[in-house]
Amino acid sequence: MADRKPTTGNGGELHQYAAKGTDTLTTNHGVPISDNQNSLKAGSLGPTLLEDFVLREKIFHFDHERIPERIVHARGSAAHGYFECTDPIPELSKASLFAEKGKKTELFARFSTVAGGAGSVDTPRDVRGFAVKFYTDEGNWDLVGNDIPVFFIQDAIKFPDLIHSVKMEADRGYPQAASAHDTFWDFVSLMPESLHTVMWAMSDRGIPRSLRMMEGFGVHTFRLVNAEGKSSFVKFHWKPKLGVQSYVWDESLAAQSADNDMHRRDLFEAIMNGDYPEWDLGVQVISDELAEELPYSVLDATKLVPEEIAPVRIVGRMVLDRNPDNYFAEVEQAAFLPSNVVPGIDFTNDPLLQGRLFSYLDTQKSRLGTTNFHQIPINAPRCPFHNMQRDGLMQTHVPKGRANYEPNSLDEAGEDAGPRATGTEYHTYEDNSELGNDGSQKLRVRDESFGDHYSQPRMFWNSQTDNERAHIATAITFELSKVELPHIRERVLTHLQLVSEELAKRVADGLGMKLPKAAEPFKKPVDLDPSPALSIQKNWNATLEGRKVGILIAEGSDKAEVEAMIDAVKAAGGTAMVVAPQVANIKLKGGKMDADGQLAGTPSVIFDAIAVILNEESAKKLSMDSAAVTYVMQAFAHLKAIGHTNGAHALLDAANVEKDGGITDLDGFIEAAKLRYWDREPKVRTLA
Ligand code: HDE
Repeated sequence: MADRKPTTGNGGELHQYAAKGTDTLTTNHGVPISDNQNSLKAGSLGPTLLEDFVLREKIFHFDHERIPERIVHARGSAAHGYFECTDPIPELSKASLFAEKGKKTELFARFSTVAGGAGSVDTPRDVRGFAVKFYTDEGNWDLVGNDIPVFFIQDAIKFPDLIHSVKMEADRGYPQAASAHDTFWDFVSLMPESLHTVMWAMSDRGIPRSLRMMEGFGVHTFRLVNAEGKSSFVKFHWKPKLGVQSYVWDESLAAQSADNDMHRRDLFEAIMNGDYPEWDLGVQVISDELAEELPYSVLDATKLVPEEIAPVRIVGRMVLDRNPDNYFAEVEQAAFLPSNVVPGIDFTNDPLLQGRLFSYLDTQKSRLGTTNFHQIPINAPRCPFHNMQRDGLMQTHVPKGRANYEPNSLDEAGEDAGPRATGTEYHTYEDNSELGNDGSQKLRVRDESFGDHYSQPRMFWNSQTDNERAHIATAITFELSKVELPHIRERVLTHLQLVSEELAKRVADGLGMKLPKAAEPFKKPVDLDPSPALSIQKNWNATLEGRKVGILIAEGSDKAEVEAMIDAVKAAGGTAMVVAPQVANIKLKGGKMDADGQLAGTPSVIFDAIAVILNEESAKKLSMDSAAVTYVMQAFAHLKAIGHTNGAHALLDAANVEKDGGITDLDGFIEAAKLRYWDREPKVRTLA
């Protein structure tokens, strides 16, 4: 817009007074404080005086430091960065961030688990939130997505039920951050539309290795609208530069005990080390003709459109290059709103999306306490914003003049008349299609085109490798083993059969149950072509970039070998961490060295591959140490490469390591470390 001047737009004027390092300590009202250690008392042993305004203010503020956590997605980690347009799409959208090659737009991205509270762990089996706020020069666009491209329910009216069922159970207050319990499986088994997302959540997608190694999806079908007013259906995709990688289940459990903050730390440290996480943003354009032809509705968020049918066109990249300065001010107070769109981006009638357009605005009032949450710096647009809205709790803007209504004619008297619509503003797309609002009747119904709940879960199953299928069957078996009411387990089996007889049988066998009669589908499922893009293993990124290698050493290890390994890992783009029984002054052949982590506190689960650089004597000694044996044993069980010196055999034997492609001498290690060894799996765990 012509009159838009760049500004921080964030009420930043107040911040010039914020504390800087060595400034004098003051009260919130600026009064210098003489003593921050002792309260004011009536005599040195007397009671504390009510008069102590320093104490009172400090305790008063502390008492109110918490705000309600998010009702869902409470646990999150975030970073600042930018979006760079690499392939402009003016023919699809007039959105300014997509207008020019090389154009950069500031952004803030927050990743989250869904079910757990703010203080829960990072690595439970769960969907992950993937929310990005683009501060465009025409207002904020929030793409509030997930790491799974489909959702559990089709209509927003079911969301409170879904979330109540997955959160800790109402009477007992547990389990925290887990779907393996009665109420979740009860709900989903009564809602077959949830099956597709359940399959994804039970697959390795539910246990990502790192926030940097997840795909992201806008989930709903959106519209892009070009300058001529032509609309195209699109789905948004984020593709991580490091490739998609997940844990195996017992690894993710072990990660939880090794480090509650596994993912948060990984993201923060990567950015701190200049290893900036990056994703490509792609749009999957679904032509009106394709939308017509598909055997399901593009407005149904429980369905995806395979990339093999509608390819993903990469239009730009997101780079996260700055950690938050303050977790509360930025991450906790960030308010993402799917209703934040900019000219060129519009909604569809997806009934899930439509409900979200209300919920996110509404929830901010309860979380942030004020309708003025948009003035909090992390939420404020970076372009000017002005209107006739006034006042309210925590108003920090000081609008001048009396033009707080519109229309007005104050300008005729030489006064500031305030802002006006100029014709370049956001125009809602006029949807006259059949998928649009025909406006003829008010109906509380579900469209018939939403009625096939099994074909896509079946396609998902058919698109996985044998190994990935085993993980899904094992995950469902595990979750149902935690379900105490047998009729719920049985009902799940009635639905699984419609996805795959084989899957249902494997789960039933794993539980020791008989297979019941299959459910009666509303629509008979059909066999869709498999979509290889849905498999993680088929698209494995063989790289050490962004991955971590643990190098186990002890007294007598060869220093030159250790240093050469550190260099080789770094050269391949990975991070090396030396682990030893002691952290300081380890006497190696060739000199002393310090370790980065002590063995007992640095289990191999935090690494993607391990190198064991030991001489015979220390390997023998460590083969009697359970931390060392577990270190190697877990790496083997988690299907990781293990590079080792000749001398390390005693420890490898104690850990029952059997030779395979991933067990190598130090020379072959860097190549081996880029892979996981799926063939090893039947040797190390029972799979359903
Ligand atoms: Fe959300 N969701 N959601 N959701 N959601 C929230 O908004 C809601 C849905 C998603 O990092 C809440 O500010 C409804 C789908 C993310 O701050 C709340 C429905 C998708 C985040 C809310 C859905 C999401 C949220 C809680 C069904 C993927 C975290 C706090 C109609 C496309 C954003 C908040 C952040 C957060 C409501 C379904 C993703 C209550 C009613 C589908 C990533 O407003």
